[in-house]
Amino acid sequence: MKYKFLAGFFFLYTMMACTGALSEKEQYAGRVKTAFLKGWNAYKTYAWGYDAVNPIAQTGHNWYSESLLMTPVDAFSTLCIMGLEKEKEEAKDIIFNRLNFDKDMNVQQFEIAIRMLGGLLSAYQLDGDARFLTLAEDLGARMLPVFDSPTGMPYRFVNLHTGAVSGETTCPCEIGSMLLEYGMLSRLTGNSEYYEKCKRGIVALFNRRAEKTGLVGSTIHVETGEWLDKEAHISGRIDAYYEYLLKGWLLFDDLELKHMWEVSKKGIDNYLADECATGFWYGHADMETGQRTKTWFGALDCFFGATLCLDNDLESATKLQTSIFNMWNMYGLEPEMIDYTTMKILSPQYIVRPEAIEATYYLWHFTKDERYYQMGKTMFESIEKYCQAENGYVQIKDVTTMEKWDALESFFFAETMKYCYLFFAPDNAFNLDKCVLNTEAHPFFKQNTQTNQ
Ligand code: DMJ
Repeated sequence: MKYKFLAGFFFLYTMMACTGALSEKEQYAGRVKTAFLKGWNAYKTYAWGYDAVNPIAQTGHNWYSESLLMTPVDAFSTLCIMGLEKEKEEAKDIIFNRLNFDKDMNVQQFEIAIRMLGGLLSAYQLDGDARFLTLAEDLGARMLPVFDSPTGMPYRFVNLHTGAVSGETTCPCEIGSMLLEYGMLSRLTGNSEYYEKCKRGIVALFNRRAEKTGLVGSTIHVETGEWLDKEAHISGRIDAYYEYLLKGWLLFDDLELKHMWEVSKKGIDNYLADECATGFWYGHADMETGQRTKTWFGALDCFFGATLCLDNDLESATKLQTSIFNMWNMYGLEPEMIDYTTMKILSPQYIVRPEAIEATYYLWHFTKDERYYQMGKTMFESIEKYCQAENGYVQIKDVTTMEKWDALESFFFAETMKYCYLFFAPDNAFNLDKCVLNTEAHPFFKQNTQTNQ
């Protein structure tokens, strides 16, 4: 009966689309949902119960010796925003029946925090089922030992069963980019320990910034606090550390974070921002001297466009967006890394990362400028054209050849498809002004409203 109804709905939808009764926005919203569902059905058919799907080989894979159900957990907030009720029930069924964190596995705290802890907490706020919060609390408690280092900066890995920690050499991103998750856990459970321990690590890192530039480097030892690589940038390994200083201030009204963000932003403006013949970019520099070390910019760096929008620096965001879109259009999909002075590719893959689309969406949301809506359409069409396989969506090995790479990261569901959808979603589906998105695009609400309106 239910399937007859759904078949009727899709028939009606197709008829309306064909006869032009649907607006362009509605048609695109439908197409993004169809793309999401194609990926979801690939996961369901070939990889149900695994962390992620390999659609071409028609199989799945796990990150560790056992699955943590990364795809269903990471996908859940998008299922809510897209209003996919049947798939939400499927995801809840597998999560509540099979997800168990009592596993003798050393996991990477940062990745598990942003995807799993973040996914569970936002699922709780969006859906209201208290079992999400119970799982989140269990996971958070198991990861808490990472913060017990001599400096307070977290170790990289933790054993979910024993609590043993490892990974003394780490980066700012893996120190600071989980404050939103632990902070929400504190807020929702009433246990302030999570926020306090995580923030202590961030302050320890910030206090080791370079005096002249205000910037942090790329690699640091969590026990000695010694810098092992002093290259400053906004690329991978540092990126979301800066993002979380700003978002932490916005979500928790923490004025200390505001100050830390402002000091950092000044350093980024003074030493990393780079205007050259090819446009406006952010490069790499020595954290002590501010001297340029590399003129590299990549797919991950694009997150900064969204951060600039939240900081109300629309002038920089607009200039950066022109560069981002040029990088995207060089081959029809962005490469992982370029040298922006020559526009030569340094890493040719596109792993269906969301950051360029995220920056475009924020700019569109904050300016309402039609140009950014059109860019959003272009980016979605590129993914449709190049990343679509017969049985799902996959990564691209090289954007100059568009050769496919048989893997699909869970952030395709959490982020890439979510940002694509938000360009076209009905007004009542989501309100960015009411929440802060974590770095995996899971919405966190200031009030525990359990609604995204
Ligand atoms: C995601 O897991 C997160 O956005 C993270 O901050 C960076 N890398 C991926 C997406 O590219």
